[in-house]
Amino acid sequence: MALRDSMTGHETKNYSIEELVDAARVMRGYNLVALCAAGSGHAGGTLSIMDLAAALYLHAAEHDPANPAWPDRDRIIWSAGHKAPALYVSLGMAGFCPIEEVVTLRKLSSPFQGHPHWLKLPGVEVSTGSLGQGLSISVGMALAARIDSKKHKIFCLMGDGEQQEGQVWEAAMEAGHFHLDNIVAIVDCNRLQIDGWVKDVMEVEPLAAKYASFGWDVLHVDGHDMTQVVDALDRARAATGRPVVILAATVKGKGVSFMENAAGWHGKSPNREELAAALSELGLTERLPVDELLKKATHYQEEVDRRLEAKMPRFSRDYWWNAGGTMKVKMEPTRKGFGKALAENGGDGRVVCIGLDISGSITIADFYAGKPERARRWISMGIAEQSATSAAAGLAREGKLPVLGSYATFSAARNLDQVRVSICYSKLNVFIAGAHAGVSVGPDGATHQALEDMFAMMGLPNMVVVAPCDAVEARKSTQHLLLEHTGPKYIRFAREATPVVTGENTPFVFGKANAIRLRTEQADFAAAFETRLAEDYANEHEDLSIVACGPMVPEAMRAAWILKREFGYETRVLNLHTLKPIDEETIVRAARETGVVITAEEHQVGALAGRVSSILSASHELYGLPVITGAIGVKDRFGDSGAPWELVKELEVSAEHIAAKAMELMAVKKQGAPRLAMA
Ligand SMILES: Cc1ncc(C[n+]2csc(CCOP(=O)(O)OP(=O)(O)O)c2C)c(N)n1
Repeated sequence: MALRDSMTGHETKNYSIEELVDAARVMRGYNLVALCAAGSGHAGGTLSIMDLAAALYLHAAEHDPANPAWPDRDRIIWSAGHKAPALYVSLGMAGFCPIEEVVTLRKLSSPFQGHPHWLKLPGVEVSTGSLGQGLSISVGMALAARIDSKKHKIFCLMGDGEQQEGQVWEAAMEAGHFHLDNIVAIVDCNRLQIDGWVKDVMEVEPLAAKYASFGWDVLHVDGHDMTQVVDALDRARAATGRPVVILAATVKGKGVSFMENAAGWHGKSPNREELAAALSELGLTERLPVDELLKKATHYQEEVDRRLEAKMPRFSRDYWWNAGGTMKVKMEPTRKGFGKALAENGGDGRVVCIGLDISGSITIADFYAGKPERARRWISMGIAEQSATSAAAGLAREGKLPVLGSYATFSAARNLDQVRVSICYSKLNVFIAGAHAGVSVGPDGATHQALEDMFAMMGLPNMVVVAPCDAVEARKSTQHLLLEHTGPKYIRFAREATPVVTGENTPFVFGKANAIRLRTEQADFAAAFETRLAEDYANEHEDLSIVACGPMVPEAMRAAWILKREFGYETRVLNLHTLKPIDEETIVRAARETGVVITAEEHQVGALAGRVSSILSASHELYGLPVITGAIGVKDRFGDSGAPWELVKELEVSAEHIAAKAMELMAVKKQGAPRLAMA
């Protein structure tokens, strides 16, 4: 067993136990350097799984780095996609790719995405990142191997928190039912997840009894004892008749004293000093070319910067956020407004908040922070979005006001059928938070970037949808939805700090758009604009309108500034914080009064654009009038790893892109638009 030449079948390298131990140590080092260069990522879980990964890639699995698509190779499925850097250094150490290249981890267009993407890196079998899916993929691969009478094995790596996903148990049942003895599951039992100890967040033990009851053979190992790990993998490989699960007792952060058993190191990367301390503990200070590696990462980043700048629309000066001496703006993450409103309004005894193991960063934990009297109304459900969604429906049916939130990809997509049937069809009073939506999770990559959630949520009968434009509006809209709106409700907000463009006195009326007009350039960006409830706003015969929601509202405002400064155009910006019910009258009026309507959404283009188009095309007020339309949004592609503001440029959802589109449409308007032209 081991690395093979797929042409001759010969073993190309046979690692001794000592060599495997040493390889795992070096892999830990490269992993930490890559995390440091990335400035984000998961230190704890990559360190806990590293000995298992080394044994698997360098000893147990039969594969050929020179021929990653060898049909007879063993498959290794990284269900725990957030541990991707451990996968990458394993591939590097085995020879699938140069290990030093892993320092481009999490950077734009890198093959080393925040979560593994098989289309970007040979040796990665499938794309993962949404927990709980890998074992089902393994079942499919195992069944395919059986149909084709192939002898290879499918190894599937999972976390212990991940065992909370119901899909894992559907797959476990299937593997048992079909006696899939070509599957070897490995669970990295480090006992921690994001919100704390697994036993406190949502107990998964006894895992051995659970797997055994589904017809699996169970092996226990110390996941840091290489002899035990190698022995277990060899035994599992030889098993016949039943699938095998290896339950590996591990330590999160293993090998670096200050990271060991610390929940805080789950989704954190070391800074330069912490890296130096960690490498010293691992005895790698002299062994890894750290400066060279970090320089490599810097060069890659410089190339990214150059490429992005080259593709941006150009104007006579730089209008980027806070780039000049005037029009300065304060930045704050919209998520903070959500947490603040829960803290302020959570005293209502009906409010119940549901944690899905990402409670701190999405700010839902602010509901109970420092308020022990609310502890009874805080319910941790673990990484189990689907069941939690239906449980929220049950709470609502009993008169509670349940709030549940996660990354929007998991709270408004993973659980879509539960939202549809348990909540919307039943018209129950459940508040769903789609956190970290749009490109704002940046380096985590495409799996975590919700760019489709508005389609689904806006398409569901009985659901209302709000996408606040900043932290202040997030607070106001959360408060409204929580206590004043009864029924299914969805709020979409971002992770990254974005411009604060509203204040306490800015109108916020659910279902009613605001009209925003640039008056005069000022020291303070927000102060340069006047905002009114759109229905109170009198026509100023502007040249064009931009209809925006969420973080695209500040971008639309900045576009209005560019258009005025560069070309003298006056723009009516409409903040459509409420996407459902949508303010149809204001949209139609903008089309009638300005003749040019551009939609702007940080989402696959169409959720807003399609809705606005259908309103315009159905309006009898516009019959016979020329309306020129354009749409800014993500153009039918997945996101990528990269800094959030880089992704705004890469996915072409910046003010500069809106302004460029406006120029294109204004040229049509000036020529005298053909009747009912659509741009
Ligand atoms: C479906 C889904 N829900 C939530 C997340 C966010 N998330 C990433 S890692 C993680 C915790 C995983 O815990 P565990 O499986 O124990 O891994 P480890 O602690 O070893 O890193 C969560 C909740 C996700 N990636 N996928």
